[in-house]
Amino acid sequence: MQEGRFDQLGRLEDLPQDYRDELKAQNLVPLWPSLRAVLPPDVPTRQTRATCWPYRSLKPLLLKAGELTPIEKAERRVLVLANPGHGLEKMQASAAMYLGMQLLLPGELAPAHRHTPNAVRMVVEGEGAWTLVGGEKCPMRRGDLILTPTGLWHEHGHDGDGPVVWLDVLDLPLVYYIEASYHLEGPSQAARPGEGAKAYARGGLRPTPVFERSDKAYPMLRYPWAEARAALESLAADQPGLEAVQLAYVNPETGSDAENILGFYALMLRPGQTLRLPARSPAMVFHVVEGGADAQIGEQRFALAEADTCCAPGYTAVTLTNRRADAPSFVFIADESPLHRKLGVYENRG
Ligand code: 1HN
Repeated sequence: MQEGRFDQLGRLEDLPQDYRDELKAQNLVPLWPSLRAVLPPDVPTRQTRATCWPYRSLKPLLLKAGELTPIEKAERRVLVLANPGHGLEKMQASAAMYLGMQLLLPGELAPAHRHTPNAVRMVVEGEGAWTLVGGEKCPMRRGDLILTPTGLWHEHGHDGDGPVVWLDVLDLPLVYYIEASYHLEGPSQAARPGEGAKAYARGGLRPTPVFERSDKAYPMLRYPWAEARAALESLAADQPGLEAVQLAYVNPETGSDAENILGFYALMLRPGQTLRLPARSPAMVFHVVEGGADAQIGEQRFALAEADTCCAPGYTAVTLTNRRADAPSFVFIADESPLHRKLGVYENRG
């Protein structure tokens, strides 16, 4: 009598060698020895490991890269925050997310290019740098989020007098995996007047289409930290009972995610607050903009100081605790939820 369920599937070694050789010669593979590996029970296998990159120990190495490698030899001077679970050489933080800390020194110019992966920059420290994206000159101040969506020309410059560091977040691992990653080089761009940060400066108000509506797919490229912080403070004050004081960075014309593949959020932890985030399918990245937070990710616990970055695999509950009892802390979050939602694999397991 046949059972309804098969506990032990056949192994490759169970098959005669001559049969295996014949399969191989015809580029054929039996599924059953690998079926459980690609389709594990209940929870996916994740290469992504909870990993923390403290800024205090990373910064001297980044500044050293500034001495060792001129910008002309790097194009982009970046130390990649690589997840050991994927293998460092893969340069990925999670299945779909790439993270890097980029250094630009006074007077340097990172030349114009465009590429298929989407990027954002989260400014970590320093004054005087700018990035020119699709003709819009975006000043880079600490905590600012600046988009570099797919296909837009971008270059970075620095008119100040100290090092500037920012966190790059790209969907490069995914775009590379689907064999769609490439770049083009181009001439330096001319800056035109106008910036989304001013045109869309107040929530709920957008430029009205009396003549024609903006046809720009990405009308807002720079999200100033001063605005995000003020919006969080205002939300927290307006809703004292609200547990997750969190805002999503969105396209102000459509209200949907700022970019297509990765999602970006600003979170305020109230003084002393502990916030339990449910286990959801997308991996997440946390970067402390102001203050400090303890992050419990599965069995791992990290004490995150200002400018520290960590990542959490998907399907894992995360608990964040504000390390400050007397002041709020502010965390920038990146995740893979737009991708998971579009693919129809998004899950919240509570
Ligand atoms: C890139 O274009 C930048 O423009 C930074 O600053 C990091 C990592 C991989 C691929 C392209 C940039 C990048 C990148």
